[in-house]
Amino acid sequence: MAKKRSTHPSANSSPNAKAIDLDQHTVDGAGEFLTSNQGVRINDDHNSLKAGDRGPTLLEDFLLREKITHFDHERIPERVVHARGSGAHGYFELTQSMAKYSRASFLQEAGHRTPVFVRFSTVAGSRGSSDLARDVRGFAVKFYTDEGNFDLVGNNMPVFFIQDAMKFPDLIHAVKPEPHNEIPQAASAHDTFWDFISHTPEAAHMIMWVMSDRALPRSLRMMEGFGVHTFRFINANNESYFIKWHLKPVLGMKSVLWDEAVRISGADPDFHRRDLWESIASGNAAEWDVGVQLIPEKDEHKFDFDLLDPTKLVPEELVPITSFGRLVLDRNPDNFFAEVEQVAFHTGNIVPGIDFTNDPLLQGRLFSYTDTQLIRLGGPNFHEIPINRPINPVHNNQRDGFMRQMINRGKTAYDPNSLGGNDPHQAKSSEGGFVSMMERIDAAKVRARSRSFTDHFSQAAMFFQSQSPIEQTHIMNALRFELGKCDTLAVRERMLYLLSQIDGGLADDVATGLGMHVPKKIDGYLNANVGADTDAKALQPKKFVGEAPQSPPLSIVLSAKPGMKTARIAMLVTPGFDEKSFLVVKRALIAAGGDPKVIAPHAGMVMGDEKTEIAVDFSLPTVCSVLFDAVYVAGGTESNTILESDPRAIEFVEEAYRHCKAIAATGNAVEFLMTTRVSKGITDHDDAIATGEDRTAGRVADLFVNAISQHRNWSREPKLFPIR
Ligand code: HDE
Repeated sequence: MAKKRSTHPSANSSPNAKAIDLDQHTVDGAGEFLTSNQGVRINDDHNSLKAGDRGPTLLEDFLLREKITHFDHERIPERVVHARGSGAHGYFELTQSMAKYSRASFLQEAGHRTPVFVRFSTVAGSRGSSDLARDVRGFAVKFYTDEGNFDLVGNNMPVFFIQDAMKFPDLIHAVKPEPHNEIPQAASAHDTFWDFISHTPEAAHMIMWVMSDRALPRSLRMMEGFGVHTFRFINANNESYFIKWHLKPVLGMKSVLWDEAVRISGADPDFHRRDLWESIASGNAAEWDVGVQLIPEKDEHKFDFDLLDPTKLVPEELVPITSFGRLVLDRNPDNFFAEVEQVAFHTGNIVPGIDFTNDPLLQGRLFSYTDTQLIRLGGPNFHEIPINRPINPVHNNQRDGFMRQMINRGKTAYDPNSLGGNDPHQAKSSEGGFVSMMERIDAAKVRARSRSFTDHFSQAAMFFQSQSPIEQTHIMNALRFELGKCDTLAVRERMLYLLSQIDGGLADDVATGLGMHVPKKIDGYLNANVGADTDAKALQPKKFVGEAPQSPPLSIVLSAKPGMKTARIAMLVTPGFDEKSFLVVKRALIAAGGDPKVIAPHAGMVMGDEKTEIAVDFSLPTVCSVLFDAVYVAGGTESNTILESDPRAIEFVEEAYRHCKAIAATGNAVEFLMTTRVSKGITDHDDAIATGEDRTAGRVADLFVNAISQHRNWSREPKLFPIR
C-alpha cells in the first residue's frame, strides 16, 4: 500500500521532477496468481459453484458474488458537463521567474519543473460521444506544486456564454439533449439551445467563438488554452496583479472543417483521444507556451469593459502576453478510469501567490466543483485517490467518511489541543500559510448584474471582424447549419435579430441560407436575464455600429504557424508501386516531421516494382481521408487502372481535395488523379497539389511538404463552394 507521501519522488523541488509518480499504486499482474479481493488464490475463474454440474448455483459462492458485485458497481456518474475527456501526464517548466508578480513557489526559479496532469474534454456530450462535436473544449491542468495542488480549470476559448453562475444550469439544460426524447447527442444544433441563446445576448461573443473553427480542433495538441476568468497573482509584498492565463500550442493552431468533423465522428469517434495517445506513445510530447496578461491593480478600470466580466477578453494589442513557461505532456495514463475519470479538478485549488477575483461566474464555480465530486466520486475522501493527491504531505483533523485511505495515528482530531502537542499546527504566511488577498468591500447586498457588464456586442463584433474571410464564411455556414436544425421559426427569427446586433452582413448571409429575412424588431426584450422587479428596458444591450478594432491573434488563419510536425499523411499504394519515388516522398515526409501511413486496397503486405514487400498500415475499406492531413498517391505499373476502378480510392482523393488538403502523385498515379475531381485543381495549378513523373519525385516531395506545412489551401474552398 501507499508509502508516506513525503517520500514521493516528485515531492522534492528537483528541476528534473518529470511527472507525478503513481507507480506505488499501480499493479500489472504479470506473473502473478489470480486472487480474490481478499487475496485468496483462485482455482477456477470460469465456473460458478453448483449443486451438481447441471444444478442450481449456490449462494455460498463467495467468488462469484464478489466478481459480479464488483462488476455491478463499475460505473460512477459521468460528469454533468465535460463527460467526454482524455488525459495525459507531464510537467510545467518555468522558463522565467515570475517572483516579481507571484510568490507561488513553482513560479520562482527558472528551470523548476512541476508535475502536471491535464484533462481535455468536450462539454455537451456524454462519456461515449464523439470527439469531433462542435463544442468548446475543456483544458484543465492540475499542477502538483510543492505547496499543494493548483488547478487551472480552463477552456480552449477565452470567454464564456454567461456572466453569472446562476445561469449555468439553464445554459447546460438548454444545450444538453432535449429532455422529452434525449435528442440530439453532443450537439448544440437544436431548438432549446438556440431558444436560450436568443434570449441571452451576453452569449453573443462566445457564440462567435463556438461557431468558429476553434470549436473543431484538428488535435487537442493544436489548440489554445485559457483560464477565462481574471485571476490574481500576489507577490511577496502582497501586491496584486490581475492576470489572464494563456496557453499557446507550440505546433500552432489547426482545425478541421465541419464536413470533416461529421465524417470523422463516424470513421473514428476517438480521433482526438487517439491522436493524443499515439503521439505521446510515439515520443512526440505535446507542448504549450504558458503565459499571462498582467494588469496592475491600479489599471482595473482603464478598459472599456469590466475585467470581472467573463464574456470579455483582454485584446493582446492592449496587454501583451508575458510568457514564462512550458507545459509538456509526455506520458499517457496507465489506467483511464483511475486517472482520467477519477481526476477531480476544482477552481478553488489554489496556492499562495494566486488568488480569485469577484467574477460572478468564477465565484459560483468555487462552490460547484467540490459539490460535483461528492456525488461523482461518492464521498468526501476523493482527494485521497492517487491522481488527486498533492505531492506534499497532508495533515489536518478531517477524519473518516466513505473510503477513507489515510490511517491517522493519535487521539486528537481537533484544534486547539494540548494532548497532541497542538499538532498539526497553523503556518504563518512566512511559512507558506495561505492568506486570502485583503480586498476592501463596502457594498449593499444585492441580487443584480453590474451595469458595466451590459456591452454584449462590441467584442463579438471584434472577434468576427478579426477573422480572415474564409473563417468568417465558416462562422456563417456554422450558423446556417445550427439554426437550420431549429424547428421553431421564432427561435430562428430571434437569433437573426441578435446576429444583426453584432454584424449586419453576417445576419443577412445567415438569413439567406435560411430562406428568411432579418427581422427589424422582435417581440419583447432581447435580454431576458433580469429579475422580475428589474426594469428590463434599462438592461438592453446596444447594437454594435461601425468598425471593430482588429485583433489578429483571434484568427487561426492569420496567426497560423507553418509546419507539419506529426502531420498524418496517407500514402496510397497498389501492387507494383514505384519503389524509388515512393521512398523519396516518404523520406521527405519523415524528415519534415510527418507521420506517413501506407494505405492499400487490401491489408497485409504489398509488393513494389522491385519486389520489395512493405507492410500496409490500413486497408482502404477501414479508413477515409478525413483521418489524414494530406494524401500522396504512388505511381506504379498498374496504379492508375487499379485505383480508377476502386470507388473508395476515388472518394479518398476527392474528399481530400474538397477539404482543401495537400495532394501529391507521381508517375501514372497522376493519370488516376486526372480521372477524378482533383483534375480541376491540377489544371487550375492549385498550390497544394504536387504532381510529376516518378523521376521528379524529389521536386514533388518538396512541393508536397511545403503545402502540408500550410495545413490547408483555403483559397481552394471558395472556388469549390461559392457562397450563395
Ligand atoms: Fe465547469 N464544471 N462550470 N467551467 N468545467 C465542471 O466539474 C461549472 C465553467 C470546466 O476535466 C464540473 O468535475 C459551473 C467555465 C472544465 O474534470 C462542474 C460553472 C469554464 C471542466 C462544473 C462552470 C469551465 C469543468 C462537472 C459556471 C472555463 C472539466 C464535472 C459557474 C473556464 C474538468 C466536474 C475535468 C467541469 C461547474 C463554468 C471549465 C459541474 C457551475 C467558465 C474544463 O462542477
